[in-house]
Amino acid sequence: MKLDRVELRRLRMPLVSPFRTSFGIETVRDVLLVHVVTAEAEGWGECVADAAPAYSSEYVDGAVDVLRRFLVPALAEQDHLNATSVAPALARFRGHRMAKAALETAVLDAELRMRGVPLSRELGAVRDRVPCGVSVGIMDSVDELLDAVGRYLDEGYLRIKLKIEPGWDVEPVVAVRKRFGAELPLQVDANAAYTLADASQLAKLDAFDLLLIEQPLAENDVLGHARLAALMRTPICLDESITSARAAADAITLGACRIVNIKPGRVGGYLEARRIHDVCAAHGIPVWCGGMLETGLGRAANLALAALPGFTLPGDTSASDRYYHADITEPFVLHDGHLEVPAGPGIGIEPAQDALDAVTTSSEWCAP
Ligand code: OSB
Ligand code: MG
Repeated sequence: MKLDRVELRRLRMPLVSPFRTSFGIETVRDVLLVHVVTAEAEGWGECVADAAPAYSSEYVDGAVDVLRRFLVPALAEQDHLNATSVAPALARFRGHRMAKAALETAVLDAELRMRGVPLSRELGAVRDRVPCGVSVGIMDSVDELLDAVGRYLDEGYLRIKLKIEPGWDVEPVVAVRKRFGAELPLQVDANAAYTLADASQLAKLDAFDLLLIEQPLAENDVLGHARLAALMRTPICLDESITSARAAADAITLGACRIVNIKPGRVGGYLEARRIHDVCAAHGIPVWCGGMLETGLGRAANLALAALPGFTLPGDTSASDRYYHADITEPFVLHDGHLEVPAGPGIGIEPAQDALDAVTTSSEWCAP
């Protein structure tokens, strides 16, 4: 394939309710879609960068800039473009994994559509539907949290993840266990809000039989996570720290995590995400698929990944209506706590033109 044109499309997608984490409150997602056009096929990729560099150092305007000025021009030089040639062609540019992931995913989608192969099959999926959990933000009160968790359980979600931060950790966990019982699959996510000095507070969570605690310490504090692991029983799962298969191998070897959250956007794309899956499987480390409040486009691709054999825990791949009143694709609907893995070629789903146009704030074509 050869790139003909690349569209960078920005969307404004209001969330159904504000999503509060230890790093901020999100009410609207500023979505960047990368849309590649080749002579043979078109493809789409969703960039998971937020408007602000708070979850990670990447942010949407930065992603647009690096795509426009460096990444798209570097691919445009390639006469035999395919998904596996994207990362090597972009390797001379440091970092910017979220921007790279969006571009690689769009190329992969186009290539697989051309070949008539679904992403799930290409990646090695072994399931046609995946069990789903839901990530529940920090709330103003415990009562409000219990209402939200109760609604999600009524909808069928199979696992609950509570966002925590200093001052909102043991209390919400106690309340959720008390109301919904000891059997509820429950985990927490701190988004790097603690330090090793908080170890005794975090160890109080050991009494509640959590599946895991996600990213308690800073992104670059892998050694700190290994030390914390020696001070608490609850398994540590890393999210922000796992930026590559090498980072995963290092963290596992150091004893910094017993579980890994894989987010393709955070690690540079689905091909690196699969390598992380493989590294974890080789070490007997369970993985699950995280999310970044994706639209149906990003969700479709995440479901393909979540269908791989090592994904043995429910992911944050929730239904469309957990995020948006109007998604840009056919909505993903929960059935018995599961979402179906798209079966069509590529990511298996396309944006609905009217729905897409209704939320588009800008579109720019980079002609290589
Ligand atoms: O840390 O997993 C996270 C959302 C945005 C940024 C970071 C995270 C999250 C979530 C929600 O927890 C996952 C989702 O439902 O998409
Ligand atoms: Mg997380």
